[in-house]
Amino acid sequence: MEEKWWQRSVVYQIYPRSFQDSNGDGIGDLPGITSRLEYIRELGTDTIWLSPVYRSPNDDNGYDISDYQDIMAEFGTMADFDKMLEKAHSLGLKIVMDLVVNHSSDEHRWFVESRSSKDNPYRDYYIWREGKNGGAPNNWGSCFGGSAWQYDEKTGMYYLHLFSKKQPDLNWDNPVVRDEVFNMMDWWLQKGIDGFRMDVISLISKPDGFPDGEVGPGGYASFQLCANGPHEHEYLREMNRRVLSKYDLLTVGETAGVTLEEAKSYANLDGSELSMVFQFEHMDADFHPVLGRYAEQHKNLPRLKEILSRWQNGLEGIAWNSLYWDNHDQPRVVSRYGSEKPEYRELSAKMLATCLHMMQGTPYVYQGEELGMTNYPWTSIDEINDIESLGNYRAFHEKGLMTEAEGIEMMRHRSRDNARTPMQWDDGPEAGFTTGTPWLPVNPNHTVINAAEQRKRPDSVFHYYQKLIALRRELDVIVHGHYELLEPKHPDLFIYTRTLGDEGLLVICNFSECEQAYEIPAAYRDAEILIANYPDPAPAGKLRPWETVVYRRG
Ligand code: ISL
Ligand code: CA
Repeated sequence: MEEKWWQRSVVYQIYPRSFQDSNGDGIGDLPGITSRLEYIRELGTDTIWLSPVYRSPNDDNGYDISDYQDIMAEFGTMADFDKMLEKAHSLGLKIVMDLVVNHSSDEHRWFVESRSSKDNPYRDYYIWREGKNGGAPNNWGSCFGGSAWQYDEKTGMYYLHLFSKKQPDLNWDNPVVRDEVFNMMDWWLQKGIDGFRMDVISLISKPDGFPDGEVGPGGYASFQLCANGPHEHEYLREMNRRVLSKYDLLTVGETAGVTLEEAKSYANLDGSELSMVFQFEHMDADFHPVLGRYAEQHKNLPRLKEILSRWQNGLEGIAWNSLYWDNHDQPRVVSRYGSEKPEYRELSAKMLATCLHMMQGTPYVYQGEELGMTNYPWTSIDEINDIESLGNYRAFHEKGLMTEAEGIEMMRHRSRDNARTPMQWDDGPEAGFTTGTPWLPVNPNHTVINAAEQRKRPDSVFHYYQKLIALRRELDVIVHGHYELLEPKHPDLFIYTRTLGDEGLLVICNFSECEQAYEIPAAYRDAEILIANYPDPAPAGKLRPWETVVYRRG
């Protein structure tokens, strides 16, 4: 099969609000991004995924869109967007836009019309139901805590919102909605963008009959019961046929609740749906048994390895993986699976990067990950902006499942705001992000962790990422090699091989600060070191704290 450009790409994700402010209002913006494109080029990533920049009242920081064909006032104008796109292309950078069409904002004119009367032409753009027994139509819960249904006085009915009540779900079963969405996508593609990252696209087709689901700790059934619904693939194939197939794009579905079997359809290499999906299983590997995501994490390396390896082997030759540790919804991976200790922070950041970047799939680097940025030391619930962690905290707190102190501890580990503190450009005031007051505080560790310092220092995390990214472009074995996990049960070592013909890689990662005994398999004893995070080779039979080494033979 012919290689697609995105099979060799590495994507850089920008969360615009937190990347670079250009006018001192404390909020990142498009001119700010334009001024930093050379940095992304220097890192070596070739594609940018831009989190939403559309007009939005910002109930969920741009994931609630009130006009799909306009730019958020705080981020600039359409002219600023065009300038950014043009400069990106001139630097050889592709731009993938976020597409948020499971829901819109309640301030979108479609919804304003829809809620105005039962016979309005836009009524069926959204999902309206009568209440049951004096309450909501069923027991579905919102991802952000509480019921997924909102009663609307005007017409005395409920509308569905799997996220906040300001994010009503669009009715994909209505063909007119699909026309609207496809036309809008085509409008952006005509502008010259290079693809879409599709927000919770696995949720667009709701289960037939809207049945009650099993109730979780928050008192409602999980929104995930809407994943991979009856018409999911039908709608995506229609989108592909009518829009995507006319262009040469990178498309990635954010597919909460996707299984390996489902992914074989979503991301099939036959090109009938999307290029790839973001699966969530490995993000759930450290979840609390009862409270799930919103509780302290529990490292379980054998489980993490089992999941990632199953996806590596399961999709090989059939569909395409995306590879990620971090994004705007996840705590920082150094704080999650690495070490914040000064002596280990960079070693662990490099080890985690190696573990991911030597796998098969398209790697995603989330802004600041290439510097080894860490979680923020939150000290009060009031500092938190994130609607999801706040909503879930309140739901658990009200049920007596979480004290305030536990809540703060949970935020330090889990809040999405850990990923959203401003990008750390330099050691100056507000880390060079803004000349004003940033919308979320800058991590105090920016005096130590910042881009300016790391760009100057050859052994920095930044330069290590640069090297990993360059290797993918050079070596076919990284793109196409067969993956095999070794030592599946080892609690601290993640070891695998990649093989393509006579070429082979042995990837060794120590996920702990303890020394580990390890004998290199015979086939790799004389192999060269491709990349490693210690300057000198490991002593025979041993691995040092957080050590990673990639051996290459053939
Ligand atoms: O990552 C998550 C669960 O593990 C959730 O934080 C996340 O809300 C969910 O995966 C859906 O994410 C996407 O849609 C949301 C938006 O808030 C997120 O930022 C976005 O990535 C609603 O649009
Ligand atoms: Ca600004």
